[in-house]
Amino acid sequence: MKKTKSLAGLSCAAILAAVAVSGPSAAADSKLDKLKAQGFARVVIANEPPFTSVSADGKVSGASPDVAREIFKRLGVADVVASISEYGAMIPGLQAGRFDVITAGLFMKPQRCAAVTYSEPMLCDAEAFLLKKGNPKGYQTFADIAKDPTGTIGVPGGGGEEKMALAAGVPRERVTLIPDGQSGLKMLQDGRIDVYSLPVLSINDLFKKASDPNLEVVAPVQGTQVQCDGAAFNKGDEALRDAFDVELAKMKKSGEFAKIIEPYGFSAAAAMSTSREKLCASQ
Ligand code: 6CS
Repeated sequence: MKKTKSLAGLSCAAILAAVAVSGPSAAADSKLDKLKAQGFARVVIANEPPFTSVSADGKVSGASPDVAREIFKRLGVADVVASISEYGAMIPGLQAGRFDVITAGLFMKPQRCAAVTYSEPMLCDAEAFLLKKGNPKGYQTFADIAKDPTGTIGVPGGGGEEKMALAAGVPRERVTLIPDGQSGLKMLQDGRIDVYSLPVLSINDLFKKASDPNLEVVAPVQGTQVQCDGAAFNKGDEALRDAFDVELAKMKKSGEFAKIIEPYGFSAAAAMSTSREKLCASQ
């Protein structure tokens, strides 16, 4: 059996040299080795189709996990295992070591870019409102809801739409945090909120499945930008992120990236037309 070397008795210089060998890059590479040995990467998702989805039999799909699964396979990590979380808990969970990577459509914003290590862009989308047919209150922007003293909006907790509603001046008491699409739909149908806001493809997916003639989609929400996500790794896992990015770039170049995301309604060209650097710098 290989005898492990003890550091006992070594001079300070020798100990420093030994430790230096397992410096940041070696530690970060060992993260990929750990995932290979583990046989899977622990991803976190929100179960918000078409970004992410978990079927009744537990199968994980959606554009983001499907891209991540393919890339990890190319890196020698056999599969991904998903946990479901609301957006606001994803970064703290990643930092606490509960997940290896966020693959949930967590759009890049300066504050998030400071807290995690994003890959290059993957999924881009604009914002939408789901509301009563005929848009009786004439909502086109988050500010319209703020200006209406009776206006109420449902948004995902810790998600971008929550921030946009509050930033537009909707008082906290008129912003309802919604745990998932079905709950948002029900609250809208029951008249407990006037608007449910998610990215366009998520709202369109919900609207199509609901097939409720009393509902209507407003998309894009005026005054909002197209945003893009990336896979979000922990600070310190830059080597793993870089390895992920090498495979992502190859798949973008070969057309395999488009083959995975475009059937879900996403545009590969949109992701390839921007960069992490640009997205992390923009508001
Ligand atoms: O990144 C976000 O905050 C938003 N991303 C998605 C895919 N859905 C809602 C969420 O607010």
